[in-house]
Amino acid sequence: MPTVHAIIGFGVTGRSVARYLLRNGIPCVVFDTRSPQPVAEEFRGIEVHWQIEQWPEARLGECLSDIGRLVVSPGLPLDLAILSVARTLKLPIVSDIDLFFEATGAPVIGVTGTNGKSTVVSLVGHIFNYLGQACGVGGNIGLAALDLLVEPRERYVLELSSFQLERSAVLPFAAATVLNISDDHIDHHGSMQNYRCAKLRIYRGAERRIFNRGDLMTQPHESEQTTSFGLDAPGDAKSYGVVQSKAERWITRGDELVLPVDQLRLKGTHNQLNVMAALALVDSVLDPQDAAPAAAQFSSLDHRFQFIRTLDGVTYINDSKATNVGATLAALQGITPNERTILIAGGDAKGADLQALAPALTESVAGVVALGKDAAAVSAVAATVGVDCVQVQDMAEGVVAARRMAAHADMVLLSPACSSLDMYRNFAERGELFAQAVHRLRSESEA
Ligand code: UMA
Ligand code: ADP
Repeated sequence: MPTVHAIIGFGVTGRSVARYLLRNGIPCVVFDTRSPQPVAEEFRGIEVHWQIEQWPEARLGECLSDIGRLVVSPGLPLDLAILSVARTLKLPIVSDIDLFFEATGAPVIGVTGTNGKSTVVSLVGHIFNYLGQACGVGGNIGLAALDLLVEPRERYVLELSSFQLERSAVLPFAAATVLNISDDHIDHHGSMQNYRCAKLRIYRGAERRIFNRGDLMTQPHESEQTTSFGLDAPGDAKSYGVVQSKAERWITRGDELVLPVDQLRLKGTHNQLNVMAALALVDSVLDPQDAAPAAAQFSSLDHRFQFIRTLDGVTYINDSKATNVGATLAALQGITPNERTILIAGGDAKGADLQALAPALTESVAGVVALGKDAAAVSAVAATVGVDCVQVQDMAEGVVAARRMAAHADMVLLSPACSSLDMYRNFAERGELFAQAVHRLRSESEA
């Protein structure tokens, strides 16, 4: 008899788990805390229980009596009553990523970090596919890991969030990296230390461990099979770094010149780090000299420092994916010092201290437009460094206000340092509304 699985949470992950179990003829039952929602035809025949937070423990225990193990979604808190009951019953609780590794013997690269995950997994996938090695790209980036297996590939690269890592067992990655660690998701993890511990779990079963030597929080506890990347010269033959050679700055592996920085379509020093991480992740399979041309022609994903338009001398940039302070600092640090920027920021800061933005505001920001749940906190930071700030109700109003403030500026940058979920479905909706509002602006010459 196959083990009956309980799927906890019926979002993108839960549905991918249900599809996987259905494909393999494994019986399952779904539990979700939310109000009843329509269930797609493909899941007909699966029992779905809604609003389980309102159930007494006895009823939860009864429902779990014939269950063999639980697969828990990443967005759910781990102190949910159904999980406590399962622990009492000594039932194993696993993640969709655990099931993914059970289901495939193909090599898998794992990428985590506070920022740059989606860029790096997309870049790694692009490098492999460019060189004719079919690579599936999924995980936290959006296509749930188990859905990748519908069309099997030679290899996979997965983006992993701290939530996925904290609820997964030891994962046998062919190579794994923690790109960087800065303040994020503290509302869920409780402290930076817990957040870091969740991230470092990615290294435990990895064959190769790649860390950022400029951010020692990313350094693995394990000392074997480690390689680093950083913006300084590499200290050993396997590590990546940046060096000046004649008139050009080059990405190097050890002292081997690999790729001139100027050839990269991805801009900013944070993206040089992303490129080095990607090259290091693939280099047990691909020679960096072969991977470099593919890396050079990769350009930025939507909503990551994405150019929208230039109007009356002002460039509008959509960096809606900057959902934490570290990402906004990377955007501001990438701006040349004499460029004057109007920053649109705010949303849900997820418990982070926005004061860390202050030095970068002083350096390059001429005005701030604040919106969302933590607009007042954004305003307060601007006030501490004497930068003008206006608070607005929505993105359309924000873009008009930014344009007014930008009369003598070079750039309007949406880089919120906060999550979008207090006002929008996701960062993409926020970025699209920004772009639409920017396209509605009329040139002064047309007025
Ligand atoms: N929820 C309930 N009750 C339930 C189930 C879910 O209230 O029973 C709520 C959760 O609290 C959460 C939301 O629904 O607010 C989604 O939770 P989920 O676990 O069902 O999430 P999925 O839809 O499966 O999407 C998850 C990732 N989301 C989260 O971890 C919150 C997606 O990353 C990921 O693309 C997807 O799995 C496939 O792997 C999104 C994300 O925001 C992009 N990730 C966070 C981030 O990047 O910062 C971690
Ligand atoms: P993630 O998937 O980790 O959210 P993305 O590649 O989607 O990462 O980028 C999210 C935000 O972080 C964008 O604003 C982007 O410009 C910024 N960013 C990308 N790489 C880095 C990095 N290495 N360090 C800091 N910020 C980065």
